[in-house]
Parts: sequence; structure tokens; C-alpha cells
Amino acid sequence: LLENLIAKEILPQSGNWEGTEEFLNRIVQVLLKYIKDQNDRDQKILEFHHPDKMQMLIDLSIPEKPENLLKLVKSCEDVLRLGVRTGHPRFFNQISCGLDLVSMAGEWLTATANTNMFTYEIAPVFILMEKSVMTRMWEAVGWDPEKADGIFAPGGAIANLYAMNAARHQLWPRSKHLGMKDIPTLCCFTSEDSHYSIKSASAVLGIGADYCFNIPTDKNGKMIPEALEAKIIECKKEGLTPFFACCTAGSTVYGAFDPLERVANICERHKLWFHVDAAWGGGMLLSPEHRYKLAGIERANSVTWNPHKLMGALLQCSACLFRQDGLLFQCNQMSADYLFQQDKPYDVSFDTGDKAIQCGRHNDVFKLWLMWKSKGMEGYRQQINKLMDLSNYFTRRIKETEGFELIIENVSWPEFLNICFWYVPAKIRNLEPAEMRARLEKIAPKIKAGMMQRGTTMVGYQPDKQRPNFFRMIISNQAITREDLDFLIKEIVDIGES
Ligand code: ABU
Repeated sequence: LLENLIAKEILPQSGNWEGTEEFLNRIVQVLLKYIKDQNDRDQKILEFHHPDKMQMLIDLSIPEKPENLLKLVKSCEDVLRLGVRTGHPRFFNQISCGLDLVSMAGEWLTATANTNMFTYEIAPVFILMEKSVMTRMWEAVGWDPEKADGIFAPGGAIANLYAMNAARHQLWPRSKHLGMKDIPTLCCFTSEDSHYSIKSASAVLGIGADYCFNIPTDKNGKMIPEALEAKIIECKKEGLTPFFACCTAGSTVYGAFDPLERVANICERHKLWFHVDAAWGGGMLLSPEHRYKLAGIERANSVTWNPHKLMGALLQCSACLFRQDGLLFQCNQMSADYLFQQDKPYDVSFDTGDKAIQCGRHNDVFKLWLMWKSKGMEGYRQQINKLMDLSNYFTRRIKETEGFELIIENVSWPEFLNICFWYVPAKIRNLEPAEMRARLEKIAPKIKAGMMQRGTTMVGYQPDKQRPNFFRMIISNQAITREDLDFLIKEIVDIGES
């Protein structure tokens, strides 16, 4: 049937329900097969091809004439076959891993409802849902939900931008209308191990990337509060106006938590906006056993928290939360009267669009709401505690397996779900330090390339300012078992020694 049909011969342009159902059922079959295969450990994570070969394996051109529906189904199969199965239990490459099927069902519904989040008028249930979900998040942070505010943003980098923009607005509301004219030279602070998006926000807002100062971290990757305060004082002496400091709760590479209480004290003393980038670590607030790592977060003016990371919501799902209600509206409101008419037949304060810097806004809340309902608070507590147990297990295995070396090693480690390590193949174990360093630089990329060729597993690597390339293991997929972690260790040894 599908071979003889094109898109305009099914709904919505034709009343052909039989053809419509057949097409959608075939697509669902393709997706179900993908989900089944992805959870089969005997199936590969990827079929790696270089870009020139990949171009030849799939027809990516846009045709002059419509293609039939069967061809479209086949294209869907090809796209999934040639992609990377990021939900595979042995994909450890990114902070956002796994495929929660309830969240995915939520995304399917979201796509079907296909509405925009700018007004209550066209998204009444989803707008109320955002408030209900954010209430849980505000409570988890430790704020009064009656006074807090927030917005779902397209990713953590934009959430951080929202926070810095609001901070500047609070200090210098004239900047909204006049730009940076007549404003003192502002500056902000973040740790050297924080996410690059803080610097990027400083650049985008016209403050300047060079006026976002990197504060040194200790050997565990945590910001040194004394260094922050010294830099603030130095900046003031130089005539700059410090206005914003960012702490990271769960740094991207090491998973470190900055000392929030101590930085909050400094921000209070110097009247700085205190932002916590908990994009990665925010989910830890849902575990009473591990929440203490974010003690002091309730003193923040703003918090970035990405449920698409630790909580496992489908991409993208990222929130910027504010302790003080009203500021987002003041800061971003443009009062477009084709959308945000004030004489609508309902309470227009529910139109969230004028709080946002974007106009069209994707519905990111439904998949989170549905998933959170499917687990409850208790389910998340168990999920996060289980991941932390696995992180402890993996760290122990790394310590006891010959050839592996942890990057950060102390008694309270692992603090989180990032485990950074080297694998040192037997043949280079006795080299002089300089020679060893040069050789180590090439080991992680070589092993990673071997994994991708085999298609068996994936884990990220990077150097830092003092160390040659090392692996960054991330344990965030709820499908991971101890056997998967043992498999990764075995695979690294096998490829590293070959
Ligand atoms: N903030 C995006 C982090 C991406 C990753 O390291 O997985």
C-alpha cells in the first residue's frame, strides 16, 4: 500500500485513514525495533563510518518530486541504523545518556500535540504543568514556591545566559533599553573547571569573555573561595564592578561540587548575584542521602538544573530557576501585542512568553512531568542512589585493576558520577615521566577509536591544563549494571594492549 502513496494522499490532505494508519504503524514498528535492539547488549552501539563513506550510505538529498511513503519508512530505518544508540547500556560518552521510555512516550505526545509554550491561550495544560513541575524543583532547591520563578530553556548554556541577564538587569535595569552605554565595566566570576557557557554568556551580553574571570580550583576540581574573594577585591581596586559569581554543582569533567555556602557568604559580603550551575548535579537534590553536597544552594539567586542529564528526561529539558519572582518578566518583556494582548479572557500572567528571550518555545515539560509521575520522589531517590553505588563500584574496580590510574583520588571520592582515569598499557608503564606523558596523550584517543570501530562501547576523553588525555566515565544511564562496567574495563584493556 505505502509504495503507491505519497504524503498528500494521507491525512491531513486526504481522508485516507487506512493509508494514514498503515504509515504511522510502520513508523512505530521501526521505532519499537530500534528500542528493542538498543537494549540488547549483543547489538552494537554504532556502525562507524567516516563522513565521506557515510554520505554514500544514505540518500540525504531533497528530491524534486515527492517520494512514496514506503521509501520514507526505509529512510527512517537507515537513519536509525547509521546513528549512535545513545540509550545503549554501554554508551557512557555523555552526561545525558539513556532512553527513559516513559519520557520518550511523553515526547511522542508532545510532538503530536505540537503546540508552542508562549501563551496559556494555546497551551493551557502544559503551562499549568510547568508551574507544577517547577514547584517541585523550587522546593527541592529549598525556596518558597510562592515567591520563586523560572523558565524552561533550550539547554543549560541558555539557562546560564538567562541567569546572568537577570543579574545584570537587577543591578542595572537601564541596560535593557540603552545597552552597555554609561554602565560601569561589569565583571563576573566562575571556576576554571566550570562550563564554558558562563564565559559565553558574558560574551553574548556584551560584558566580554575577558571580563569573566576564571577562579582556580583545588586538586578535587572545586573552586577555591579565598581565590574568589581575592579576585573580587582586586577587580574592585582596578575600577571594575563585580556583579555575578557562578558556582558549579557537578562540574562537566570531574563532577566536582563547589563549596556553595562559602561562596554564598562571599557573594553576600560583596553584594554579588549568586548563581549555581547545577545543570548536571541538580538531580542530586532528589536524594536525601546525597543532597548535602549542594548545601547552600537555597541561598542562590538563580539555579540552572537540566532534567535531561541526571534525571534522564529526553533532550532537551533544562530549567533556569529564580528565587525572586517577577524579575524574568521585567528583564525580558517586550510586550508584543500580537501575542501578549492584555485584554484576553483569562489571567494573562499565565502567558509565559514574555519572560523568555526566545519567542517560539518547545514544550519540554510534558516528558519530564510524565516521567516524574512514573517514578515519584521515591523512585528518583532510588535511581540516584543506585547510580552512586555503581559509581563507587566502578571506582573500586579501577583502583584494583592493573594499569588503571584515577585522576582524582581521595577518601571521599567518587563524589559524583564522573570517574576520570588513565589506562597505562603494560609496554609504557616503566617509562620516564616526560616520555610516559607524551605516550599517554595518544592512548585514550587510540582506545576510543578502537571502541568506535568495534561498536561495542563509548566513553569520552579529554586533556586538562596539566594532564594528558584521560577518560571521563559517566554513569547516568539507569540501564547500566555492574557487568556493563566490568565490560568497559575489559574492553579498554583488550584494545589498549592490542
Ligand atoms: N553541558 C553539556 C555537557 C556535555 C557532556 O559532557 O556530556
